[in-house]
Amino acid sequence: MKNREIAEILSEIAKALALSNDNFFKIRAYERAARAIKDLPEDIEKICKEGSLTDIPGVGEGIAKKIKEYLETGKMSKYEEVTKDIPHSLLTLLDIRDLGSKTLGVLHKELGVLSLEDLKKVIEDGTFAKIEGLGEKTAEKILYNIREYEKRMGKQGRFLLGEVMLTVNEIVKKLKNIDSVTRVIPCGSYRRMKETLGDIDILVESKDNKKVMKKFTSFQEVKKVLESGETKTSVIIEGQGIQMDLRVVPEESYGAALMYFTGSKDHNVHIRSLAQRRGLKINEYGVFRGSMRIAGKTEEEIHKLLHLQFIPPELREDRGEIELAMKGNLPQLVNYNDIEGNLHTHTKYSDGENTIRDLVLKSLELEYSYLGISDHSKTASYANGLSVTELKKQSEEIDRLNEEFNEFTILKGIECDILLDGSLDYDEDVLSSLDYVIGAIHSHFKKNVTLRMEKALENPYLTILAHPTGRLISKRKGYELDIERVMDKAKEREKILEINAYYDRLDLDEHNTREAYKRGIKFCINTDAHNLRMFDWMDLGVGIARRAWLGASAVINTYKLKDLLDLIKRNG
Ligand code: DGT
Ligand code: CA
Ligand code: CA
Repeated sequence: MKNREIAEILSEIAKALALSNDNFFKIRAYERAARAIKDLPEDIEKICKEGSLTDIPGVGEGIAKKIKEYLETGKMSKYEEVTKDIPHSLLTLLDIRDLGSKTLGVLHKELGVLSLEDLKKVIEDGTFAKIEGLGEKTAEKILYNIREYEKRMGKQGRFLLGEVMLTVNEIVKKLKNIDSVTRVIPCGSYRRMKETLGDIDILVESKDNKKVMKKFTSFQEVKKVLESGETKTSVIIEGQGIQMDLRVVPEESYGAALMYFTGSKDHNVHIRSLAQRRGLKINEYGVFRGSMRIAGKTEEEIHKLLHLQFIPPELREDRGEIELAMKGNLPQLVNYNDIEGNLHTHTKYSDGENTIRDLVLKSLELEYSYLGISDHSKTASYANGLSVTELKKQSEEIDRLNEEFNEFTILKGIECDILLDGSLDYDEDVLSSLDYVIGAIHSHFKKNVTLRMEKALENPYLTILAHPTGRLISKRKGYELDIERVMDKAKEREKILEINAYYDRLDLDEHNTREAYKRGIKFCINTDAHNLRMFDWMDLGVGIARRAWLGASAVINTYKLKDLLDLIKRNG
């Protein structure tokens, strides 16, 4: 898929335009289109051929034409034109936080800054701070952000799970279509649902290794073949640039290979010593007594042979799961299809792309039984937050839709800003008219975040605390926050913590989720959907919950409507 490539080019055009002080709206248009295309689940080339590019939100006629040109010729003349006089190293500096195009333009013009090295130099020799409007404090802040940026770039080794999921699905589908192939499954950290991946490991069952390898290396998603042998081929994937290792095994080793390549390594080492104690040898080919293979076809038979309860992949980290499986005491984990509804969603009333009805239809498609609407609150002007009047209008629309769709329920919620003093963004009579309130910090990230959250959690109207740490994986560290205190307060007041399932948030992460769970806190897994596609991130949140050992009873949006209402009425 060329989606990422095109998103990248459009984003670079936006940066180049910003550096040349071009029209603000034009810049925003390119940024919007880039974001939409980056998140697009379908192949953009397919949309171009079979549908219309302008159906993609944010893509107008002009940009559509440019994308078409790129798909047809491999070039985009607009890109060439706007980046002609701007070195690429300068454009990438716009990825450093708080370094805007205006400042960078000035640094370029006055100090000749062209690259990261130049930038560091002018900060260190003090000339940066002398520029009007910048000063020591800004210099310090930018230097800190540069370090963060470098760390991020250094971590290029790891990729976000959500970022590669669609590509993996595409490739798995194609592999399944090869004649001799009977089974295909991604293993490794991908199967364990880790939030970041070093590489992708795919296991294929087939009798015709040569054919599979030949077909695989010719897929259009494959950018470069690193090595290709009889049983293993490694390639680099187009777009993301992540490595994919493909292994082909026969039926009798499939289960053993699946277990081995699912890992984790620590888990495997522990399993192997367990087998040894039983006089067995286990490897990726099977389980052996002496030279005799006694199991290997399925993971289930291997677990049985080792007297282990089946261990779900998300638990295989050697964090005590093997000991519990030996005693048959593994926790019953929340399942991907236990989810009954999405409670953190945005509509056109604030900054979402869809109507309430659209979200209902999408929910029905996912076989959910309820939906919670939670647009932004009035102070959130950056996100078109709702005035009291607009909220009332929305409430009336929800009443009408609830009459229209029986057997399905739309709940009235809000994503309510937690203000600087820790109060919520509407009066009590407004808050009490809602089914539930999601509190979130959206501004003043550096000011008393812990105290404000504690105060919000003490508010009887607050039901759920949204994205509690504010982190963006490998982009933003999150608020300066004493998460333990927030957890304690949530427990004391019986409030729900959100697991925000959006792929670069995943907030809470698995570790904080586990900690909070141990304290007896309950969770809501939300996608924070601003469009229909974002509903599909739910599985990532469930993955976090499973990796944190959560059962369904700890996840309130697995409850049937009545139980959910009982709970939220009691709590907020
Ligand atoms: P990643 O790719 O860094 O996100 O993490 P994994 O877990 O996918 O690791 P990877 O791709 O290096 O290897 C895939 C699986 O193969 C790993 O989870 C366990 C297994 N494996 C790899 N190396 C070893 C090893 O030296 N010993 C054992 N027992 N298993 C290994
Ligand atoms: Ca891997
Ligand atoms: Ca690997």
